[in-house]
Amino acid sequence: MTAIDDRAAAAPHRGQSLRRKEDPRLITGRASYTDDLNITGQLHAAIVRSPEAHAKIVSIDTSAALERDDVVAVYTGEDMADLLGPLPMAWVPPGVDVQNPPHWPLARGTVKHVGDPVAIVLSEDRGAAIDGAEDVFVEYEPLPVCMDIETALEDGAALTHPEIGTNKCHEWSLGGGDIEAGFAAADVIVERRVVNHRVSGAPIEPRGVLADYRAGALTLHTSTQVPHFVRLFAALILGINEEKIRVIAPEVGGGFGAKLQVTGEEMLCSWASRKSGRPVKWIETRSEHMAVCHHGRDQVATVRLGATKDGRLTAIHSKILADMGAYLMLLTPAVPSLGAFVMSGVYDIPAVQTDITTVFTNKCATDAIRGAGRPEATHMIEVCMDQLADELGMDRLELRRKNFIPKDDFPHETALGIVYDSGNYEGALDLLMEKLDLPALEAEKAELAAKGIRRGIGYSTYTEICGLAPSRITGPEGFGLQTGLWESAIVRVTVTGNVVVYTGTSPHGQGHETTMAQIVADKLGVDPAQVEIMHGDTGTGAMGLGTYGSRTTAVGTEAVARAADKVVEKARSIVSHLLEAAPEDIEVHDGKFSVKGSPDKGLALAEVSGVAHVQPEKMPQGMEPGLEETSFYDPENFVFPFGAHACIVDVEEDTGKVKVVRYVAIDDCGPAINPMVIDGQVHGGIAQAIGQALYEHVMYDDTGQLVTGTFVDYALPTAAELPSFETDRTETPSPVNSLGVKGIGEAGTIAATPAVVNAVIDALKPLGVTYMNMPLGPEAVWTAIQEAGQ
Ligand code: MCN
Repeated sequence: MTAIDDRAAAAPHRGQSLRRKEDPRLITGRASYTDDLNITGQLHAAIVRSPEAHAKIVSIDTSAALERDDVVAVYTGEDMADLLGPLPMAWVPPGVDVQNPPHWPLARGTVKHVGDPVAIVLSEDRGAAIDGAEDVFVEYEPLPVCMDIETALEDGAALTHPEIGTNKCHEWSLGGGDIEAGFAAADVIVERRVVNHRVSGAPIEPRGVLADYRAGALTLHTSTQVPHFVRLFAALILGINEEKIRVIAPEVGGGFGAKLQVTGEEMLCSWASRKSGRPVKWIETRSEHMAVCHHGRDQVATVRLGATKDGRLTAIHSKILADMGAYLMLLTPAVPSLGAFVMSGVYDIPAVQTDITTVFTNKCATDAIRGAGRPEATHMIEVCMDQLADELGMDRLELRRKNFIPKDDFPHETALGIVYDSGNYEGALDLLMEKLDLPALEAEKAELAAKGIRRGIGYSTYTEICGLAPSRITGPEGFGLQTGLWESAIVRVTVTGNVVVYTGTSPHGQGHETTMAQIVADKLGVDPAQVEIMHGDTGTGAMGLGTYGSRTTAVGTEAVARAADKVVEKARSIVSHLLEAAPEDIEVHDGKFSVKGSPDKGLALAEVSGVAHVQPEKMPQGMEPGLEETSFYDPENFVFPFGAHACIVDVEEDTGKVKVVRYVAIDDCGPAINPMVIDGQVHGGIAQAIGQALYEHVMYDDTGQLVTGTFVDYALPTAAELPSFETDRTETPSPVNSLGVKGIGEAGTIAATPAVVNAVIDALKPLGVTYMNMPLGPEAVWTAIQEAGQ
């Protein structure tokens, strides 16, 4: 047998493209989302929101709303004086001063952005609640607005929070190596202003909350990625014992980071349920989502990249201005910092420096949207690599290959002191080039140009930092998150031999019910159909920190695997006792715990569990009955997936319209658990990144009005705009966890924007266009072509 055959025999389900267990209920409409849930006696909530970007609240007249027969109650910020604190921001980096003006579920005294909530109206009927909200009359005294981060710190700029006397939120730097010496050693330095504009997570299901406070206990159904965080902060803000709060994430129709949040609406509905004595339900409209659910990105960076004339990188320096919006939410100021950890990308650069300044504006808060900081960092270095290659007169791929951290240099400590776990960047790029068939693509260029169509090819070679955990690095004394990041899992074998797994992670589209079941089934010798994965419910036992930062596989699934290993150990002890064989001679083979060399002699898991539950007297002396184990897992390091992507675009010279004609992605997230799930994750990520590169842009006008409040104005790409993605993988195991796995959930969004932008610039170079910032809509591209031609 080869090594791979061995693995297949020991783990028959791992590495297989099993169809997702969750899909039948999803595609037949049998799944229950928050809006599908109703509790007898519930009230519906509508939220009165500010039409002003910055204003003093002079008065709130609720009388007309309260006079309506169908309105049960109206509450304003003043009614909520009993809250124990404002909404949370969970990042306090040691030694860094972060301005964090209080952020209340209902505004107190002033509103700071369009959509800021001012009052909540409760009614028996959703439509009546919305009508009632229109009968709440708020008098505003408009105040000057701050809308532009690049002028926000100038003298005389309007202040978002006048009481703190500045628009600056915080400054934070991360550096390693001698940055001045690095640039002094460079023969060529490129400097570019790299804009990563504001985007929305735009999940299909907007947010929703159903809160039920009764008899001193709160049950909160919410469309969230982080039920345990919501429970913790609900306890702290509402003053309810944590054990009296159960947070349940029902089916969640996508999150993309937008639901990695502890929201004002969750606290508001919970509070309103306690106050009114009735369950309270709030379902966000699409327009509300666009205006008030946190946005992502919104950074302007000045990036300098230096190299010797033979193409050796000597230094990279990024100065980032990041828009926080009006308030800090759970991770708002931490997001840009995450990118700083991988600012040198896949390259061996001796000096690396990132300086971040964050700024308040009168816009909706920003926070983590798929990739959170890492798409921005990857974009910075990858567009600058192409610019540098041009300056050096060197092939773009040759420049990349020359500076890759070599595959025999892992684990690799970067200039920042970050240890990349494993990598084979040449391998990924080699496979990409094999798939790409460059000569054929190049051959079509001249023919297309004759028709006024410019073909471009863009590359992005990337790594990212994910598997968000090691508490020792991310926690209070390290990076400054106010909790360590780890995961726990419980694996329980039922009396009848089925398996129930409880995980603290909270999937919202990633397919964990399938992939976790594949891992557990292989370990316990059962079919994945016999393994149920329970998640998204703080009441079920396994505590965890949620699903984001492509952390579930490397942290949560590893915790599940470890709990399953403990179950296997106990089962082996029981079987060895029953069969009078040494425990080390018991193996899981063909669905049985059998004695090595005697595959017929053994017990299926159901038989072992039967003994453990029904006849515990047959177990080894002193062993506890039952077959259930728990594991808490806090990894030693992050994991660093990587890959090489290529985008091929055709640009119409006359219109500036960009068409993505091919997209080829090679990603490496360690040994695949389920290749089809991985492909799905990569497809979604690339679609999101192409959306950002070409179409999507959350825009405000100078007065602070949102001008992209619907899907008519905010252009999400559809299947019609996207090609069929071509994906493949290399598999380089991580030494960090026993499964060897890394994350893949954000890889597409992290890698793809620079591939698209580099492709467009490559296409337009013959016309004299040398550099452009996203989004590359037809008007921007057409204008660049005209300006270059003058
Ligand atoms: N996987 C695998 N083999 C590997 C590595 C991963 O089969 N070697 C599988 C995992 O088992 C899991 C999936 O790939 O089913 C993604 O795993 P991972 O990369 O660990 O990411 P998470 O599960 O933690 O998901 C988070 C990530 C993030 S941060 C965002 S944002 C995101 C995303 O996943 N939002 C999504 N993917 C999404 N997909 C959908 N459909 N909807 C979202 O909102």
